[in-house]
Amino acid sequence: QPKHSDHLNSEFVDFVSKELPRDEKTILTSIITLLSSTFFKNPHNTTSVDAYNGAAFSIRNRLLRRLDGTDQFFNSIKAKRVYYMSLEFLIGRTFDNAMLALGLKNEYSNAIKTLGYRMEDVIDEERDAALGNGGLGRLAACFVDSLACSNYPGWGYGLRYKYGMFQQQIINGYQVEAPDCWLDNPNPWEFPRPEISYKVKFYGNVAKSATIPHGYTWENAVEYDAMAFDVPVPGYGTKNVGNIRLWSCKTNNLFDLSRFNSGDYSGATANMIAADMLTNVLYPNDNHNNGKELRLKQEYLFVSATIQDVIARFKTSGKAWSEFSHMVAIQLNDTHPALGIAELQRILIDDEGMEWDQAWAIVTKTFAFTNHTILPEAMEKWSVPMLGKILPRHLGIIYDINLYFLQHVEKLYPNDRDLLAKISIIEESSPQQARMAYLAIVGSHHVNGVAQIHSDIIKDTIFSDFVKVYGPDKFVNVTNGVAPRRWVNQCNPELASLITEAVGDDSWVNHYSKSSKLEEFVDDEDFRRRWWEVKQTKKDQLAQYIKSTCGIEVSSNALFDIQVKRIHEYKRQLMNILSVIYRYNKLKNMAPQMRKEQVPRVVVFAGKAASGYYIAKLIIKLINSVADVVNNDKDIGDSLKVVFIPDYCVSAAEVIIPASDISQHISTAGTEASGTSNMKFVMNGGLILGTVDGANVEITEEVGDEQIFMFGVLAHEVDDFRFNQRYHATPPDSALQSVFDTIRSGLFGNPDEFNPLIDCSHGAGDNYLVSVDFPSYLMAHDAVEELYKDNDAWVTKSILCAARMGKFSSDRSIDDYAENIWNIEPTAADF
Ligand code: OX2
Repeated sequence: QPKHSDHLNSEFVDFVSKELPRDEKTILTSIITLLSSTFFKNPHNTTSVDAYNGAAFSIRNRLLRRLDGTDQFFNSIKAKRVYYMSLEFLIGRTFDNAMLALGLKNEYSNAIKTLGYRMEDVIDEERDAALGNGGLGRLAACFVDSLACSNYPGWGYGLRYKYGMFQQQIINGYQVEAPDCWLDNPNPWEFPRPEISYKVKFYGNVAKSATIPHGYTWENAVEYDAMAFDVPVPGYGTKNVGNIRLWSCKTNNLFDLSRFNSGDYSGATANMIAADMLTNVLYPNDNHNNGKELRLKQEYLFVSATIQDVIARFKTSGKAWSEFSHMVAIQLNDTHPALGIAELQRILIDDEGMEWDQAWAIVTKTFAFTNHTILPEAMEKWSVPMLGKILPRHLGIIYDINLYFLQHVEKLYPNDRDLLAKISIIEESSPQQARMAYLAIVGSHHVNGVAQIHSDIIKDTIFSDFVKVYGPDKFVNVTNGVAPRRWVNQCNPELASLITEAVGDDSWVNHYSKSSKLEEFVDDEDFRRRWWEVKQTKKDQLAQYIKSTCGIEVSSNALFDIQVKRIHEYKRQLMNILSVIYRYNKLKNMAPQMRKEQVPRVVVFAGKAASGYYIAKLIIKLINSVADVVNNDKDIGDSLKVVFIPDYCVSAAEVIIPASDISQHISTAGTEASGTSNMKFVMNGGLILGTVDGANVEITEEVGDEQIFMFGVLAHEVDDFRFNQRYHATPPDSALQSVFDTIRSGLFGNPDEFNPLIDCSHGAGDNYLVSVDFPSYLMAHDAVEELYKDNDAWVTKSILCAARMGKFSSDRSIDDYAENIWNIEPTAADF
C-alpha cells in the first residue's frame, strides 16, 4: 500500500466523507462535465443516449461513494456478513431505481430537461442487465435490493456474462434467438476492479502434500484469472449501498506471443478463447439442467473466486478461524454454487492446514441452501468422470464427504442398504453421477424451500430421507417476496402516489405492510374511482406498448388477461391458448348481438422458451398462429384479441404487470415452487386466476379465498391422475375435444405441426394434467367474467387484495433469512 502524505490524505478523507450537494445546479454541472470529458461530446452532437450516459454516470459516482462508505462502516464494526451466491441476477434497468433510491429523480429530471430531453425517453435508453433466466434470477435481484434497503451487511456474488439472456424475436410466429450484446455500450452500473482477481485452476492431478500433513497439492492444472466487477445496489431512503460482485475471466494475459511469432495465429489465441468462453454466456435454461462441461467450469470459476474473496475479507478482520462462521454466512441460490462447499473444505485443508473435522465444522456452520424446484429435469447432477477430469481434488473431497456422511447414516439405520443407496451423494448409475442437491444438504446447516407448500413437499418427497437423518428442524420455509421499490413504486408511480396518500407518507416503500391502510379506503367512492383510473392509465400505456411492439391495436376497455413467464409445459401456457381457442369458437357461434354483450378480452402472453426446448417453442408458434386468425377475424373485432409480446424481460414486465385485470398462474399443482410475478400483479391491483400451487396458496390465505379465482386438482391428487391407466384411456371432455378438432381442421395452419401439443394435452402424454383441469379452468374463467361486469365489486376486490400483500415484500423474506438462517443484524451505516 502506498503511503500518502498527511496533507493529501486529509484532503482526500475530507472529500469522500462529505455527501455531494443535491441541488439541481450541482447535478447539471456533473452531467455536463461527464459529457464534455468522459464522453467527448458538445452541445451540437449530444443525443438522448448521451444524456442517459451523462446522468447515469453522475448517479453512479454518488453510489460508489456510498458503497465505499457502507463497506468501510461494516468493516469498522466487524459486522457478520452474508453472501448470496447466485449464478443469476436478473437486474433489469438501474437508472430510474437509483434516482428514486437517492431521492433525486426530480432534480435529475430537471437537469435532463435543461439539456433538452424528456426523462421518459432517457430512461428508455438503458439496456436491461439480463443476467438471469426468470424467477430464480429475479429473486436474487430483489433480495440484494432488500439487503441494501434494510441495512444488512450483505452482498451478492455472481458471474458477469458478456451475453445475457438471449433476445427473442418472433418471425412468422416462431421464436428466433439473437445474442444479447448488452455490454456494447458503456455500462455505468459496473465498476471494474482489476486489483481484485484470483487464480482458478482446472484439470491436472493431485498429490499428497509434502508440507501439509492432511493436505494435497493440485498440480499440472490450467490456471485462469477471475477479475471482479462491482455493481452497486442502491438502498432506498438509506445511505446504505449494497454490492453485487460479478466475476469475469481475464483473457489478455493468455495471448501466446511465441506461437504468434511462429505464424500460428489461431494457436496464439486458443487459450484466450477458451478462457473467454468461461464467462461468455448465460445458459438460457430455466428449471432445466443439461450437464454440460462448460457449465461446470462456469460454476467452479464463480465458486472459487467467491470463496477466495470471502476468505480474504475475513482475514482482514484479524479474527481466528474459529470465528469464521460468526463473521460469514453464505446462502446457496439453488445447487448452482454448491461446489462452494467442497471448495471451502479444500482451501481449509490444503492451504490452511486444518484437519478434516475442524474444516468440516466451519463449512457446515457457514453454508445454507435454498431449493427452488422439485422438477427432476432441473436437478443438477455431474458425471463423476467429468468431475474427476476437471476438478480432481474436489471429486476426492466429495467422496470423503459422502463416506463420512454414509457412515453417519449407517450408525443411525444399521443394515439399511436401500437407504444408503438412495441417500448417497454419488448415484450408482453408469457413469456415476454426483447429486448436487445432496451435497448441498449435507454441507449446509439449513435447507429451505421458497413457499410453504413447496417446503412441505420437499420434506415429504425428494428430501424425505434427509429428514430421517437430520430431523425436521434443518428444513425450513422462507416464502419468497418481491421488492416494492421496483414492483410498485418505480413501475407504477400513479398507484404509488395513491398508496402514499392512504398511508400518509411514503414509508410503505420500505415497510410494505403499511399498505394495509388502503383497506380503510375501500368504501371511499372517490378513492375507488381514482384507483380504477390508475388501472385505466396503466392499461392505456400497455395498449400503446402493444401497438409499438406488435403492431396490434387493442381496446383498453377490454378485460386484460395476462400470462407472462418462461414458457414451460408445467406452467401450462398451452392450457391457456387452448381455452382461447374454445372462447373463439364460442364467440363465432354466437349471434352478433349476443357477442356484443360479452366482456371483451385481450389475452396477453409473453415469455421466452429455452433454445433447445422443442415443445415450448411449438407452444409459442401455436399462440401466434391463433393470434393471427383471431385478430384478423372481422366478426370478432374487439371481443377477443390475442397478443404475444416478444422479448419478455424485466423492463417489459414493468409495463405489463401494472396493467393486468387478471393474471394467470396456472401451473399443475405441486410443480411451481413459488412463483413471484403473482405477488407483483396483486400488489398492482390485479386479481389472480390460479391453481392451488406455490405462493398462490399463501396469497389466498392473506387476501381471503373470496378474492381469488382458484381451480384445479390439488398437489396430493396429481400422481393419481398422472399414473392412472384408466384415466389415460378416458377421452377428453367435449370442450377440449372441440378445441382439438379446430386445430386439426387446419384453421391455424398445418395441423400436423401441432400434433405434439394435442398429444401432451390428453391421455398418457398429459403429464401436466391439462385435460384434467380444463373443465374447472373454463368455469373459473366464467367466474372472472361475471365479476368483471360488476365494476364496483371488481374494484373492491382489487383494493382489498393490494392492501393485504404486506407479507410478500422481499424485505420480509430477508428478515426471515437473517433471523432464522443467517443470524445477522441490520445496522444503518453511519458515515
Ligand atoms: C424458480 C421456480 O420455478 C419458481 O417457482 C420460483 O418462484 C423461483 O425459482 C424463485 O424461487 N429455476 N428457476 C426456479 O427454480 C429453478 C431451479
